[in-house]
Amino acid sequence: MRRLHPPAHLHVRRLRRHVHLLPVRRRGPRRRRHRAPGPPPAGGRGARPGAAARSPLRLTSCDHGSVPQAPVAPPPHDLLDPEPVLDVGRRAGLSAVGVAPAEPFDATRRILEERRAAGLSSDMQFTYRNPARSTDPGRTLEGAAALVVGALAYRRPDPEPPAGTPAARVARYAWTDDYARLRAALEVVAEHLRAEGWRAVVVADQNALVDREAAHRAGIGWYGKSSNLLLPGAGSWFVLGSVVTDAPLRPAEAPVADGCGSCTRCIDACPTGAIVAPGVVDARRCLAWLVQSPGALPHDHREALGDRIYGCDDCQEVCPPNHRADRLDVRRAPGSGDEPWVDLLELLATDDATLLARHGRWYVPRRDPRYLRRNALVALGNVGDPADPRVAQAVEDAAHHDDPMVRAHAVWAARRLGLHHVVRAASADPAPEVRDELTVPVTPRSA
Ligand code: B12
Ligand code: SF4
Ligand code: SF4
Repeated sequence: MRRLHPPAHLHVRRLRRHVHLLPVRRRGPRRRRHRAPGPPPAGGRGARPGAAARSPLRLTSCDHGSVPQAPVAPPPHDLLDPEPVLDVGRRAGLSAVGVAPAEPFDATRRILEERRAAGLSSDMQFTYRNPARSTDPGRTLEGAAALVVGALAYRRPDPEPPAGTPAARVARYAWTDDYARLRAALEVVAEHLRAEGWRAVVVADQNALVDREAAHRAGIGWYGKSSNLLLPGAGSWFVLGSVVTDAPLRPAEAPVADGCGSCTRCIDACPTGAIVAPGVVDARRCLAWLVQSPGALPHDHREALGDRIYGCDDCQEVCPPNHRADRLDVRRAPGSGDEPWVDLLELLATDDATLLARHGRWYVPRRDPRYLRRNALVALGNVGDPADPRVAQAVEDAAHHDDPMVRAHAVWAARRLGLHHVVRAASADPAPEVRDELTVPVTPRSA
């Protein structure tokens, strides 16, 4: 990607016309002002180099259903060799990196709209808020020509839970801020492109783009039946993000082939039956969404929540390619800031400001710590020792909280743990939602 001196550059361009081997370079870098992400100006997007030659998104069938296939790349004459950019990404720490064309993800847009209409997205916003935007890279960067998509490994060895206190587990992707590491690596790629005269915007885990589809188109992985994207030989423990650029980089030539075969372990192991078809997650049942959703936790899924406080890894834990990858030890070293377990008694005794300071990088609805207390009380009901006086005291204290939603979840925990004095007191609670807890079926832990 280094700029050539004009005579050599013209010479290479002449040669390429015949052999179609090397990328055509611009005569000098384009110095354009970097534009912030946002809607395109009136008048539509700029032309995308190479776009006309690309075939539209195809849907091909396999025995599990239709999976969107990466578009077939056009002949390389107008496109730049992506290898130097990919190399920058790898050196910046990305575990895998590839290039996708920047055409709108039309099939994904339809899927988002259909799943939203069917209620599968629950009240999630994210990419569902504006599917036309989240499936069109051109809405992030006018004239987008390519996506440099990166995957970053976050699997680390499992530490033991803390001894002597009830603890709740955190899903691996949230042990530390791996998205910050991912964005930093993608930013190095973006800077490289900008230094070459192109525009580049980093998007990772934002509402602007459906990250898995970008990675699928970039030839980084296949869609598992869990709907997670799996990297060949390395599994699914990866976060994903992209650099949207107007550099016309040559995209991946083929998607990664399905590696699930006849396996259905993730579907069978999901504690709430949330994977309703291969590749289709019903967020109304997915624990990973329920712990992030506002309002009360649905009664039907409180016991299934088990000892989780944030996220759910079950569909990845059972996945054979992840086990194979572990044997190859693609894990990264444990980090000093990792937080795989949360001490439930400590959380329930912590003030709001400290809770937000500690867990604020998690997606907590409206950044309101009441939802962390809600999750903690359900987990405590599922794993706390009713004979431990510290557990009984924590539940009783929560049953006197100012917030009726916290009190309601404390009553549920008390019923589950058989803390009858807390349950009896709830019948005099002024809030109907707390009294209503007394009428819902709960399986006592001792049963
Ligand atoms: C909304 C969201 C969620 C929601 C909904 C998840 C979902 N499956 O849609 C909730 C809160 C439940 C969630 C949970 C998790 N998430 Co999430 N989430 C997102 C977010 C913000 C948008 C995803 C989205 O647009 N989904 C829309 C639907 C339509 O996409 P989809 O389910 O992938 O659908 C595709 C497949 O069905 C496929 N397809 C179509 N036909 C067929 C047919 C077959 C047979 C198959 C197999 C596939 C297939 O095409 C569809 C469209 O591309 C992205 C970040 C982003 N900006 O993209 C992260 C993201 C998807 N999440 C991520 C992670 C890590 C998780 C969790 C593992 C976290 C955890 N441990 O708790 C779980 C995994 C749960 C699961 N089984 O999916 C990573 C995924 C990394 C990876 N390797 O796949 C992402 C990409 C974040 C990131 N930038 O790294 N998430
Ligand atoms: S994250 Fe958990 S609840 Fe959601 S689909 Fe996977 S196993 Fe099921
Ligand atoms: S558990 Fe099996 S079906 Fe599910 S994603 Fe992994 S390999 Fe595919």
